[in-house]
Amino acid sequence: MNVTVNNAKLNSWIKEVSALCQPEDIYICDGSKEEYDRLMGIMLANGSALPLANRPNSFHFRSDPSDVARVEDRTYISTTSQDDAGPTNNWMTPDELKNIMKGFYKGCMKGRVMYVIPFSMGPIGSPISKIGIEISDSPYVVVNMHIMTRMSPRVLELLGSDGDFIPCLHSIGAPLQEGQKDVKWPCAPIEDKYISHFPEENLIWSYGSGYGGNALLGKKCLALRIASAIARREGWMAEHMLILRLTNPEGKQYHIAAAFPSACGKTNLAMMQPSIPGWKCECVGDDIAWMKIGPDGRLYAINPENGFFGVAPGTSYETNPMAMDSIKENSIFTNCAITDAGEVWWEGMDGEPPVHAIDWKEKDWTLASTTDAAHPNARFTAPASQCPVICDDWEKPEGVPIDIFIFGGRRSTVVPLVSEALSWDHGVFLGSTAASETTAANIGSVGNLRRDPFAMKPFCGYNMGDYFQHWLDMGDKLADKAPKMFYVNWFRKDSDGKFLWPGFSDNSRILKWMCERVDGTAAAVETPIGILPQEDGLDTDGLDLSSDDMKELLRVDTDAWRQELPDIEKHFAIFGDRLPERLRVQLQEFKNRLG
Ligand code: GTP
Ligand code: SPV
Ligand code: MN
Repeated sequence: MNVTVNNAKLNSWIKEVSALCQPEDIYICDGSKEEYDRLMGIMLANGSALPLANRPNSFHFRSDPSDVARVEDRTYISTTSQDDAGPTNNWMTPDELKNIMKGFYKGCMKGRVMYVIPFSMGPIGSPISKIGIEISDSPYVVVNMHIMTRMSPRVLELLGSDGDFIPCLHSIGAPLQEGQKDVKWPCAPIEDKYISHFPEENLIWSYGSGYGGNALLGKKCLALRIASAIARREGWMAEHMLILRLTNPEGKQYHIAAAFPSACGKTNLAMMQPSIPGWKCECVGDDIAWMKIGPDGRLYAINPENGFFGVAPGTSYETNPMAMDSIKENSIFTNCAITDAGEVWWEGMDGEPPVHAIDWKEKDWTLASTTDAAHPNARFTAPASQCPVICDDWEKPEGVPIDIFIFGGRRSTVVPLVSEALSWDHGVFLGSTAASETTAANIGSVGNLRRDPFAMKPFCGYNMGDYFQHWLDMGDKLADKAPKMFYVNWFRKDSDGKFLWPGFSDNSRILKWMCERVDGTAAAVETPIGILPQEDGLDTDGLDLSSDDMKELLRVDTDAWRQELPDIEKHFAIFGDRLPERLRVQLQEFKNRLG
């Protein structure tokens, strides 16, 4: 071990884990640039990292083809009673799950270094922040955690001898026997992967995967699954939401938090550059929001992360210039294609596609290829501080006051471009019934419609019926200071399968309408599904969109909505008596309005 650890709980945990996992060595990380460079040097030497030609200090990795995204089927919320995990989570008792996993953990770090990663979610030392310690046998995880979290010896100092932290145990599940040659991306087969959470003791155990949210345990595991359970107990919120600041031409600021499912547009909206003159958008966070009621009774949000782990395909100067500028240097890329010029490429990047590249599976790719050059869930890891429109207040410990909540998803049909909730309870009804077509962010089928309440189905660390009640309770506490709630869908398609709405920077037009609704200046019409803009109610100046398309985007198809009812009822039924009565009332009122 390279340094001595003073914290008693950490010391005994390190001893316990090393006895179980039997690593070759133990290394306490300090988050320094020297450490980052040294680990990257090791990975360059063994061929798992590839330097990029035109991006200083940036590297590309290719994962094993079986380890390319989160594994929801292998993700567990382990509580004593199954009712506390609820019907949307995989469950086992802690004893049962720990027994299975201990079997896998035994000797799993043989031939590898066990890295101890002290990190803070939220600014180090801030009262809202949480300290985690990840133990991992993956140097790729260490360098990603350098970017995604605040990793520093100050975290250990802050812990002192008796401070508490959230233990996050991670192994890729690929021990090396004497003389065995390592592969570029070691991991365990899918059926041996476990992403486990023990919310009753704030504990995370992950085994078998090295990718994203399965392995960078500060993100989905700590900041969402464990934090959501803590937040409910303590009366705050941990949500799968971007946070942005919008400033109107008169200089008035609005803060917006938006929950869209994975790969449904959070990073893009978070740093969107408005196409309407005079409006300004700044990014506070692109994936997770922790929100508490402030002294003035309003809801304040912080971004607990330190970087972006963003979807690469579709990212371009055309769609998301601020992301493109964020990844010019000091960034990690995973599962992209590499051009003959030694640069990353992915589907949807600006300019002409390369004539030849090496694809994410390390095979030759040409324009004639019928497969994707980059994996659809290829990702970049970049420091948030490199975003040109990162908000000055993004690290403010007290957070920013939220005016607007947006829910949404990817729906090629039925759901209009935007609607406003009729009330807080109606907003919770919209969030709790949100549905979206599945994406490549999870291993499983893509394009299937599923209910993903508040974009939290994969991330809620307790019974989702109780989670709905928590939203209702928060609304009661916030009362007249509660944010206004909206529902959006950027993804409605025409009969040819083309997106009707241009999206990206033009989404500012929708945000503008929301701000005007907050100020009480925008006209609107009430429909059975909520409040919609009038046909000419959106700012469409300079927008090349036919009035037929606009009509279709705002069309409320009551027949189609009636056809949704059985599925909403089925969805609510799974919660049994944990479904809040007030949502039953909302469903009944919705039916009545549809007639
Ligand atoms: P996670 O990181 O998985 O939580 O995803 P995310 O919600 O941050 O999604 P992201 O912004 O990365 O977008 C995912 C994909 O949707 C990308 O390929 C984007 O180009 C595309 N996308 C984002 N916003 C829009 C939009 O307004 N319109 C259209 N058509 N596509 C969009
Ligand atoms: C998501 O899937 O919502 C992500 C990517 O943000 S991951 O960190 O892998 O969960
Ligand atoms: Mn996400």
